[in-house]
Amino acid sequence: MLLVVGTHNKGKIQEIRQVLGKEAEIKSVSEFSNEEPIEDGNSLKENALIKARHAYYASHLPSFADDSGLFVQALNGAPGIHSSRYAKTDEERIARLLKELGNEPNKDRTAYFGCCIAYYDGKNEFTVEGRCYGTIITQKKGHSGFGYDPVFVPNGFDSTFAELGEEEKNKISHRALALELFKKELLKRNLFANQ
Ligand code: ITT
Repeated sequence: MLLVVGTHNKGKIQEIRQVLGKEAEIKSVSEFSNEEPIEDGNSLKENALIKARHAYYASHLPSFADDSGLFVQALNGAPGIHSSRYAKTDEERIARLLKELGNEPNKDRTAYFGCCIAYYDGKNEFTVEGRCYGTIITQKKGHSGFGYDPVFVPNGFDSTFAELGEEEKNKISHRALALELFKKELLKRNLFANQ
């Protein structure tokens, strides 16, 4: 099956290919259009649908998109749906997050990553969501992954996502969970057989 993914984020595409690569050939929407959709939804779900529909209208092929973000308890859920707009680069985003959280021992540093995947093929449309709970540490650790991975320690582990590496992250992450649900939904709706 050929699926178009509506993202320009290389880190996401790599993880998606690792989890879905056996079942589907994944093409990036970049191969069809350089236009960026306006992500003006109020939730991960709304933004994922905007990106999935945009990918479908650019490619006219079955498409999906991932909208994700980091929701931090002490920051009332920020950066949340604005995670990529929090600052210009991964480095600056992490610096801002650590500054906002400060070093006070009593601050609640618990957080979760949320990932919503939306599918659209011109006829069928659905969404699924995965979450991964953990804690934000005070200093970056590790070099793999992308985004906020160097400061996020998932529950039940002593290492950050960036230290765990792609294979381990892909067993437990918000994206891996959402992708497993996505696969199940494609099977249930008989969409793998659609092409
Ligand atoms: P697209 O819209 O093109 O998919 P994006 O990076 O702008 O790319 P989002 O709007 O979904 O994607 O923003 C998600 C941001 O949340 C992302 O840029 C990271 O900063 C952060 N994020 C999401 N998943 C993450 C993960 O697995 N590890 C670390 N940070 C993550």
